[in-house]
Amino acid sequence: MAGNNWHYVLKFIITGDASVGKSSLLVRLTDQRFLANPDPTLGVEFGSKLITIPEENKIVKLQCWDTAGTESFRSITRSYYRGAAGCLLVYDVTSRRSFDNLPTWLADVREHADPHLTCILVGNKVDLCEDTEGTAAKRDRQVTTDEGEMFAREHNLLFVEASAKSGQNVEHAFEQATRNILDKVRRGVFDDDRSPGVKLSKPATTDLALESAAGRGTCCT
Ligand SMILES: Nc1nc2c(ncn2[C@@H]2O[C@H](COP(=O)(O)OP(=O)(O)OP(=O)(O)O)[C@@H](O)[C@H]2O)c(=O)[nH]1
Ligand SMILES: [Mg+2]
Repeated sequence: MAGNNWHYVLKFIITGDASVGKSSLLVRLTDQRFLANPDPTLGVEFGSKLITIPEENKIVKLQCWDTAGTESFRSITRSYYRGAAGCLLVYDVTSRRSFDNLPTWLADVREHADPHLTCILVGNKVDLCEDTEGTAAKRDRQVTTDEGEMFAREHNLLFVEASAKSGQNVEHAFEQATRNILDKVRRGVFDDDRSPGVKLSKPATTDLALESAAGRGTCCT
């Protein structure tokens, strides 16, 4: 980006079972919309977004790699974990199976990503559990909030329940992870030279006005 208008660039990966809503969360973040019938991700997709962290007086560019949950793409998607500063580990609160598979995803992340990476566990699709009057499509929740919280605590993850459909907590999830990463940067945990997922820039302007720069593309199918 010419005349950098950000203070940091952070690399994020989004991972978890197929169909849990990883791509939908990214589209919600970058485009503020919801796709009812998105195509399954083939390999990896990319999206970026500028966010502000007002209390830190920082503009942060999130570079997000959205990976396919399908097993056959695992060896490709793993190669994108390297150097990531943040990870959204996603499950579907209406799918017990997607929750039970979390340890496998987490093991992969721990093995292939930066050991200092900040990981936030996201229980997606909470809109499906809400008892909205007149909604015929209410589905039963299969994973309680307590279970999600407990898993997160046991594995040292941040935690949030969200909905890509309603937008609930989506930006908040990325912001929470970003705050945690910036805190690590401040404490010297991430080194600008050794951690490729964290890049520091001197912005051309100190004005914190947020430009609506969001982009999305497909890569590496
Ligand atoms: N009700 C509801 N449906 C959702 C939500 N997020 C995603 N979906 C739906 O779930 C299905 C799968 O969503 P995707 O975003 O493609 O899931 P994914 O995790 O990217 O799947 P892969 O790319 O195959 O790994 C789609 O039909 C979405 O419309 C949500 O928050 N609420
Ligand atoms: Mg996808």
